Formats: sequence, structure tokens, C-alpha cells
Amino acid sequence: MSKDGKCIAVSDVHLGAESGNRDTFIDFIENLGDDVDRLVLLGDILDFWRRDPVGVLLENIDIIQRLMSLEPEINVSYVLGNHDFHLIQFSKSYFGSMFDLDYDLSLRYGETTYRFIHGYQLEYKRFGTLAAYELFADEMCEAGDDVGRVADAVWKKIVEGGDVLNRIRNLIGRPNWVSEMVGETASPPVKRNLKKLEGYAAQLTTGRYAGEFLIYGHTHEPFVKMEKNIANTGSWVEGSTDYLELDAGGVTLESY
Ligand SMILES: [Mn+2]
Repeated sequence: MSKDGKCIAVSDVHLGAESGNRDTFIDFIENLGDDVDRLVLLGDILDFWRRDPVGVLLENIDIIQRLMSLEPEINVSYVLGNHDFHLIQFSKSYFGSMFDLDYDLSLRYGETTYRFIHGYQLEYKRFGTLAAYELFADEMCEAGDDVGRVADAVWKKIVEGGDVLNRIRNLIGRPNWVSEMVGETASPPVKRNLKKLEGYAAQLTTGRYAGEFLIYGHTHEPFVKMEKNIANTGSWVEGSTDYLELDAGGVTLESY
């Protein structure tokens, strides 16, 4: 595949959400180095959870066109996240085939096989099954602006405390396992138990993805942990401009 080239992996830009770092991200994709021949968009690039998907896509059509224009010099792949899980509906479309839209991706650089997942897969233990979580994620994408405002309110009220969560559950009126998870799963990463997710990620490198180096995002906490065979792409929200660089020499954490 890419014998001498360099791969850039980036996630959690959350375009469509207020905190999205849009202008800097455009600058970033327009100034990828000449030695870059692969770009992995590792999920949650677009954010449909607090907005309607069509509105978010239309608003960001310029970025999508710029990403498409990187081909064929740069091979662009799109791995689904939870906030853009709805894109699975477009997997057979021009968009889907253009970006090799998929749940995960495997690439070999040097002596290492890298497995790319967004990282929402690490949440499944809380939901019982991965299928249940993916259904939840798609529901959140389909919920549109109204439930979006509700989710925003949840975020704020969780910080402030109070009994708003129960009112929200009644408002959304979805099956129990969804409404109970809304508050927890829609919480910003800083409010959550990320150490646990990192433990699950490390488990995957000795289980399902044995012998591979796992790259994920989702937690907005960038790192490279060689000893655990895991790395995290970080995010592009709240001033962060994190990305990972991979080539035959290994993986490094960078900031734009
Ligand atoms: Mn995510």
C-alpha cells in the first residue's frame, strides 16, 4: 500500500456543533504536507446529535467538497462515529463510496498493523450489546433539532444538578434503555469515566484485535501509549487541534 507515504488520522471535529473548530480544520486539510497520501477521518467529523443531518450536511458541503478534491493524491477514508452514525444510510451513495465509509479500517505501516475504530464501540458494555448502542446513536442522529435542544439542556443541567433528567426522559418518550442512557451518553467527555474506556481499548488489543495497534478517538483525550498498543486522535473542539501521524517509523501525536 503506502510504502513511503504518511497517514494522517483525525477525529471529533463535531462540525455542526457550536464548539466545532471549523475554520482551523479547513486550513488544516488544505495544508496537508506533500508526503501525506492517506487521510483517515475517524468519526464524529460531523455532528448530527444536536442538529438535523440535512442541515449539517448542507452547511458543511464546502468542507465535504474539499475533502473529495484531495483524491486521488490523498486517499480519504471515513470511519463512522456515534455523532455521525447516520451516515451509514449513505454507505451505498456517492459520498459513501468516495470515502470508503465503514465501521473500521485496517492499515499496515512498517511492521505494525493499525486498527482504526471511532471508539463508541467501547461503550457497548453499558448498553448490553453493540447493536443496541448503534441503534441509540442512529436514533440520536434522527432526533433532529428539537431533541437536540433537549440534549443541550441535559448537558447544562447535569453540570448544574437538579431533576431535569427525569423531565427529559418523559419528553423524549423513547424505550427505557434509550431514555436512561441519554443523560449519561450525551454528556461531554470531561464528565465521563474515560479511564474505563481506555481499559476496554487495551483489552481489545489482546482480544478481538490481537497483535494490532488500536487507534481510536471519541474521548477527546489525545495520547500515544506504545506500551499498551493504543493511541487516541483527540479532538478539534474547545481550541484543540489534535491529530496522529503514521508512517513506517510509527505513530506520533501532533497538534496543528
Ligand atoms: Mn464519539
